[in-house]
Amino acid sequence: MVAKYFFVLCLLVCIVEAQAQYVVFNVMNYGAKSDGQTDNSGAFLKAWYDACKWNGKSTMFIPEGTYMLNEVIFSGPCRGTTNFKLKGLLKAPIDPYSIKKDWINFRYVDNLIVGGGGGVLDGQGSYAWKTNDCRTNPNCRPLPTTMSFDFITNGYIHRMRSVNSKQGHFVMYGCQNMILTKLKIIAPSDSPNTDGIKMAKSHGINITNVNIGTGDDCIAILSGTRHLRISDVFCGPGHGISIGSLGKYEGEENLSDIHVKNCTISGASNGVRIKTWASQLKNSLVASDIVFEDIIMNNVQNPIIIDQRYCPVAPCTYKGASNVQISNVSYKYIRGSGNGEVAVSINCSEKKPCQNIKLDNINLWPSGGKGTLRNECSFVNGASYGPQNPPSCI
Ligand SMILES: *[C@@H]1O[C@H](CO)[C@@H](O)[C@H](O)[C@H]1NC(C)=O
Ligand SMILES: *[C@@H]1O[C@H](CO)[C@@H](O)[C@H](O)[C@H]1NC(C)=O
Ligand SMILES: *[C@@H]1O[C@H](CO)[C@@H](O)[C@H](O)[C@H]1NC(C)=O
Ligand SMILES: *[C@@H]1O[C@H](CO)[C@@H](O)[C@H](O)[C@H]1NC(C)=O
Ligand SMILES: CC(=O)N[C@H]1CO[C@H](CO)[C@@H](O)[C@@H]1O
Repeated sequence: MVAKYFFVLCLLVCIVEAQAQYVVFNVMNYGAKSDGQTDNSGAFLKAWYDACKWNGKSTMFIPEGTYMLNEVIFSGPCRGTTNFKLKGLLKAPIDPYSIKKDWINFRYVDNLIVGGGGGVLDGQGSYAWKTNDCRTNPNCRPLPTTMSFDFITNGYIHRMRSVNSKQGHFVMYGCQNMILTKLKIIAPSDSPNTDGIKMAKSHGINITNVNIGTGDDCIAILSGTRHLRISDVFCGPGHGISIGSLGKYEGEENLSDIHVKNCTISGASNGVRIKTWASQLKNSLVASDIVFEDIIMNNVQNPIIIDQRYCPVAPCTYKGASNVQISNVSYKYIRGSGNGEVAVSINCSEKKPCQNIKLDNINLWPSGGKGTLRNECSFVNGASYGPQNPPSCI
């Protein structure tokens, strides 16, 4: 009687368990070759097609091995939850111009899981950086992103490594409700434009437990980002965690509700930065409700910076004050060392002075330990709270 009861229970549990399982579409069954030479884009796209149309939970699985992969677009909508499980190493073609836009693109998918197996994306960028560096080559072109997400909703991007992207590593556009976690992002500090994670027009993105060392912004937060949470990110080398640049193009959207917490920035050119162009756009843009909290700076050139005359490449012909309004920005419990002369540089627009900027418990000292740093502010309204080293300029 008892045995029978347990048998029935097991039967129920087992059925429920089986339904929770993901049906696996292994790329090897679609003719993939892990010899590091053969282009696997055809095999991967066929596996994606079957995984995507599966009415339930499905996994497109890439086992261990090295796979050469040309440009691929994994497009939805899919019927269930689709898991792109990467254990292997994917290699991009060396020639950047063989890729039209991005190397690996996911678009229009709801309930997407990517990564999970500790696999690696190798963008093989070094040839592209040398031949297409805009600092030296006037004919430079935009280069492919390693992995991009367009219009993804409910995404979980995790346990994966991206090395040597040609341009950005991970880029999101028009996405909603995404978690990015347990990622490692690596490129040399002098590799041009290799942003770690970049987003625009995306809402509800959470980035946590990510380690980024790259040649451009660790995280770049562009036009139209809202409800962003960043925590436990280690950044450096790189250009820091940046909001912007903003105010260069018509049609940009406001940014709001951005919280960056519990991060360490090490050996980077900037810590936490907001940058806007000094050009007069017709539409006025607002960046507001921004919190930087519990950030450790370690030998950072510009630990806290707002620059409303952003212009990275000369000649910078000044075209009038920035039309971007920056409001309600708090810097709380920011401590550590800087290797420039200035700890806090808040240089706002004379036309739209920054409003309600708060400096709360700031302690920044020179990397060598000797002397002091200074702060500079222009066109800033706000207040400071708690101890301030160097003395607050607000
Ligand atoms: C992101 O984090 C916030 C705050 O911790 C949480 O409320 C929200 O549900 C998270 N979003 C996702 C997509 O998990
Ligand atoms: C940005 O916000 C301001 C103030 O809320 C609003 O007037 C403006 O239209 C918004 N701009 C855009 C591009 O949405
Ligand atoms: C800034 O915060 C104040 C007080 O919370 C609020 O009234 C105001 O609307 C906020 N400004 C923007 C641009 O969000
Ligand atoms: C700050 O702004 C002033 C103009 O208001 C400009 O002359 C100065 O060079 C700026 N400083 C920095 C560090 O950008
Ligand atoms: C990246 C970073 O600074 N993470 C820190 C978050 O807070 C915990 C607890 O204080 C630290 O151990 C982490 O190093």
